[in-house]
Amino acid sequence: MTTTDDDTPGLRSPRITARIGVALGVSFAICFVTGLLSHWIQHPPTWFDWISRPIWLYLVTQGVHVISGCVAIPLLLAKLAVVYPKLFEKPLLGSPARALERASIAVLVSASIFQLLTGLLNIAQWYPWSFFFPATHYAMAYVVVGALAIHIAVKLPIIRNALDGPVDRRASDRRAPSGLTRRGFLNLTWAAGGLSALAFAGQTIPLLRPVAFLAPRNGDGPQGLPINRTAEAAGVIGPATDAGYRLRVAGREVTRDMTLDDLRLLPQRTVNLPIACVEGWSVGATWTGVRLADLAALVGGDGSRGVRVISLERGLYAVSDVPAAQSADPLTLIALRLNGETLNLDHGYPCRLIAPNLPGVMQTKWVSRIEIS
Ligand SMILES: Nc1nc2c(c(=O)[nH]1)N[C@H]1C(S)=C(S)[C@@H](COP(=O)(O)O)O[C@H]1N2
Ligand SMILES: [Mo]
Repeated sequence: MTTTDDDTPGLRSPRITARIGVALGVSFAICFVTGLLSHWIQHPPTWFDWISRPIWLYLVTQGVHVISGCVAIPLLLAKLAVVYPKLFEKPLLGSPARALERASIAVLVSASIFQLLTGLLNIAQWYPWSFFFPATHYAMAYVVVGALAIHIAVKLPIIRNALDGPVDRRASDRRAPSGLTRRGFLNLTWAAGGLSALAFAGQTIPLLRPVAFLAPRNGDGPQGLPINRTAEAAGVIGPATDAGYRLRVAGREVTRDMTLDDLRLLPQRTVNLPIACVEGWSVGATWTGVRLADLAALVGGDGSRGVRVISLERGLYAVSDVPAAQSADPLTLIALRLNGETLNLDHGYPCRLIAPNLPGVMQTKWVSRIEIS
C-alpha cells in the first residue's frame, strides 16, 4: 500500500510535511551554496580565484546566505511541529534499514538546529560557545547536506505522492482540532518565512531598513557606517594615533616606510564601495585614498599576484590576503578618508583597506604593513 494521508486527518499529513520540506530544502540549498562561496573567498583552495567585479556580488550572495538561513528557522519549526510525533514512533529503531533512516533523521534535525541557531547568534554577535564559529559552521554544513540527501532519497516516493494532490482532499482534512485548516497552516508558515526574510533583509537593502526589526545592524555608526570592532576593543588607539606612525610597503627588493603625509601626497582616488559583512549587513560608502596598485608600483611590484595587508592589531583579523583580482583592481584603495572626512579611528585611521567584492572581514583596518609578493 502506498502512503496516502487518508488515515491522517488534520495537520499531521505528508501533504503538509512535503510542501514545507520542499521550501526548507530549497532554503538549505541556497544557504549551503552561498555559505560555501563565502568560505572559499576567505580560505581559498588552490583552484579557487575570486573575482573583483561586479562590486556588489558578495553583498548579494552573503545577504542571501543570511536571509535564507533566517527564513529556514520558521520553516524548520513548522516542519518539526507537524512531524514530531513521528520522531518518537515505536519501535525506536526496528530493522537495520529503519534504524539507519532514523539515525540520519536524528543527525539531520540536530545538525540543522545547530546550524541555524549558531548562525543566528553569530549575526547577533553573541558567542556563548568556545569553538571557532567559522570552522564549526562550515564543517557542520556538510553534515546537514549529507543527512538531508539521505532523508530526501529515502522519502522520495512519499514526497512525490504527497505533492501530487491538493493539500485539502476531503472535508475532514480542512479542519484540525485547533480549528486551523491545512491550507491555513501552510499560509501561516509561508507568512512566518516571509516575515523572517523582511526582518533581516533591511541589513542589506536600504529601502527595507525601517522594517528590519530583528537586524542587529541598522546602518548607524560614525561617518554613516556601523562598526564591528572599535579601535579600543582592538587595542590599537596608541599605535594608530602615534606621531611616529609609518606605513611599511615591502616589495621583493625595495621597502618604503611612509608617513601619513607621504600617503596624502600620492595621487588620491575616490571610489564608491560597500562594506559587506559576513554577518549579512552591508552599507555603501565613499572612500578616498591611494590605489593599492600605485603603492605596489612604488616598490617595484604590481599586485597582480595578490598582496598581504597587515594591521596594527594583533589577533584573528590582523592579516588579510588580498586576492590578485582585488589587488590589481583600480578600485582597491588604502583609504584615508570616508564619506568626505578623515577616516574615523574606529573605521581604521590612519588607513584601511577597501576593495571591491570582498567580505568586510578581509577589509583590514589600522593598516601597518603591506607586503607585495
Ligand atoms: N584590523 C581589523 N580590521 C577589521 C576588523 C577587525 O576586527 N580588525 N573587522 C572587519 C569586519 S568583520 C568588518 S565587517 C569591517 C567593518 O568595517 P567598519 O568597522 O569600518 O564598518 O571591518 C573589518 N576590518
Ligand atoms: Mo564583518
